[in-house]
Amino acid sequence: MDAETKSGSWVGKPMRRREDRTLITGRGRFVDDLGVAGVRHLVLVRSPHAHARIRSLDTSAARALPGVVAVITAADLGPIGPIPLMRLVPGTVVPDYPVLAAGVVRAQGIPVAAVVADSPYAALDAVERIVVDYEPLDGVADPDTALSAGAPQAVEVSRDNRAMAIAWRHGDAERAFRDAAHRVTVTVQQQRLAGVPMEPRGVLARWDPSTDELTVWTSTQAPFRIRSSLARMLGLDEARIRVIAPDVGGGFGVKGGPYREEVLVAVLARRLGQPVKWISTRAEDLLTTNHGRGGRATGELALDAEGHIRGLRARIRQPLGPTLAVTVGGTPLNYGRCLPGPYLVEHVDIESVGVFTTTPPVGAYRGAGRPEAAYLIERLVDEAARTLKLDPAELRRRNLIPPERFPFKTATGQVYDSGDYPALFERTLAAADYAGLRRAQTARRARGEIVGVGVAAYVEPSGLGWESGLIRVEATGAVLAITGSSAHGQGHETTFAQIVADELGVAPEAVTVRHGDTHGAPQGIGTFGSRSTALGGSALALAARDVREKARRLAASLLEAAVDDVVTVDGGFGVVGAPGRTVALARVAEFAYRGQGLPPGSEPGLEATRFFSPEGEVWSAGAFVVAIRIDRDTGTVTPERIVWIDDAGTIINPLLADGQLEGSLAQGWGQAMMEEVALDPGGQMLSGTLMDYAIPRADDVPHAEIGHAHSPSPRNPLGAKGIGEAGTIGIPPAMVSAVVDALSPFGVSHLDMPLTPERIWRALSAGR
Ligand code: MCN
Repeated sequence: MDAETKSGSWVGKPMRRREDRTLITGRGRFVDDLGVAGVRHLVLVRSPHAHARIRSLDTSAARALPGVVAVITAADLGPIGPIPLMRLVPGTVVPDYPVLAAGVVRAQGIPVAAVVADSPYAALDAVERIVVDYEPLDGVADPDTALSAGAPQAVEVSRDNRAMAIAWRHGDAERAFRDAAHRVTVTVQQQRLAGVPMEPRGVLARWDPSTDELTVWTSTQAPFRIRSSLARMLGLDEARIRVIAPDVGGGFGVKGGPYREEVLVAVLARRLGQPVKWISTRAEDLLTTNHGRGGRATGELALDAEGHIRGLRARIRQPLGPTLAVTVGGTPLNYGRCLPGPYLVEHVDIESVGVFTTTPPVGAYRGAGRPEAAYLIERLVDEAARTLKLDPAELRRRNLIPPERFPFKTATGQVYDSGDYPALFERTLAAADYAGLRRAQTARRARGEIVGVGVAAYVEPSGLGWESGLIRVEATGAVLAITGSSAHGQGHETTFAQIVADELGVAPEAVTVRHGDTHGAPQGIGTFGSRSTALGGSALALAARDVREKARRLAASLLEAAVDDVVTVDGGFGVVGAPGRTVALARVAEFAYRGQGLPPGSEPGLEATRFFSPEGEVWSAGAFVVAIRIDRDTGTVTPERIVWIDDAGTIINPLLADGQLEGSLAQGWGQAMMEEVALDPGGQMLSGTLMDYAIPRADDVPHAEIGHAHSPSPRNPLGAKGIGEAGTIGIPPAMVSAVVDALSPFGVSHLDMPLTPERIWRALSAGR
């Protein structure tokens, strides 16, 4: 760990998470831990079919059971406004998003009826008494099949199953390919993944008839979006809805929402006048929470004789399911726009298509298109190296964007803010002793070992949009920071306290950080896309600066000094050149709220709110070298070294930043090595439990030798970039690069993930 950072006294310190005392002593409060008097329990009847017509639905036996409060079908529900959709891709075809399905179900797991009962057991009993007669219909899971003529139609509004299409065309790709000395093509399949947060989704809602106010506790990453969505869908006053994300046991992008259950629980709590709760089972979570990845893409590179990339073409097909999650466009969009990666590419012709399928929905999952883009370009670069008989590191070296070209605008129109990709790459090679690994590989191969070295480089855009921050120094001098972002494992309470402490000249312990509650907070966005530090942290820093400026003016009045002579000192303000003349922040706050004797033009109070919206995203970057060996008899891969350098600009808390790298590495490792949501051709789930869906356990995740580079971003006052998704982006291509390298003597030039022993053993056997 060599994370060195900027000069502030708290920013850059590896402080332990203040959140952890509560969480690791079992005192965390997740949705299911919350006690609300008189709460009722919601259980849903879900379609067992991927695509079926509902012939009949009989709820009479369920209604008669003791303890049942209500049984609701689509007809009982009445009109509910559409689930809001961010129109990230113009021209998106928007299908119905029925909260409860009527007529036709278009994915397994879609609810067709809801039971509310005194206890979860009574509700489950009633669910079993509901009789649904389905007529199964042909379904379609594969995006290429869905786009082909005669495929089953997944939604009513699209005959060809096309949901959205977006293209990036720049320069003259056709000519680049025509004139190229070399052309390579690779088709890659991203397996479907499930996010598998430790806490499955859950919602609790209470309607207060005396005030007409709705309170919703939900396991979400974006409480403000849930609030505005509920207001719009249910026709309620947004100011009378309070959404709280209590402790959230992981989100990984899939807890963006709103989901059907959040809407249903709110509707039913209001209608019944009783609190209603829904807690997902693990099986429901695997089936109904947005999946990630799943796309297929064909990419082509045109290169000159020296191995310089001249052109890039790609056709991306992203399955989406039969409904569109709010941020669904993000994945096909990121997949295309990020494709040039860290390389100089002048001519591009890229098209990304989102496809309706009769499958569980696909939405944002840690990386959301960034891992897919990095994977495709890295596979192409490896394939180019193989074709040109160049070392894969050398081919990358010839194409990395040089530092003097920053800010750099890519052929897909993205503007990279800062970075030194060649230096970062060379440092990674040196740290791994890349040349030594290659020499050892030659010697070991001669002895009959199957060994490989993989290389990957990546970019990670983050910090899209804006975020809010409020700083209030209370009358006693206590410091409150409220952020619009919404932590669910990232440690914002710790990180943000460090940022505010530096700005105000107080200790981090003196700063209380609140998040995840819309009540009393400025409008905010939430936590996803590794945006919180760059945006939320910056909003708080700017608000703290405003507060400090006002406090300094008030301090000048108390110190009877000129404002220009007053400076921040530990815990308060002092006068330049007069060491004894200081005033504590608490005294300034007391003065601010007393409201009398303030300098002319000053208002009482000591608080500020800022909405930080930078000119563009921040672009983190990184590189991997991995060395592996493969067991000839079983196909098992053993990682021998993983060397990784990441550049996320200014690091606020090196301990937490490394935690993010390790966590994202674990998830990327899961994709590379073992995870896969298996569906049958019609969209039926074949891996519906954690017995079938393999996620890495702690002892599966390898050790990585992690280092940092620091190219501060000019786009925010902290110089910070995002780090939360890095491992999911970088490790999959690095591992596939290493395994394919190991298997190249057996005629293997590409393998899709997951790199299971069976898949590798088959490739070995075929090539023997
Ligand atoms: N950090 C830092 N300096 C930086 C950047 C980050 O010190 N320059 C540290 C901070 O401690 C910050 C954390 O890293 O709190 C993550 O910061 P950032 O990269 O800004 O990402 P976000 O806080 O916006 O978190 C989102 C990101 C994403 S997109 C997913 S998905 C994800 C992830 O974070 N899901 C997580 N990390 C997760 N960690 C946990 N425990 N659980 C999840 O669901």
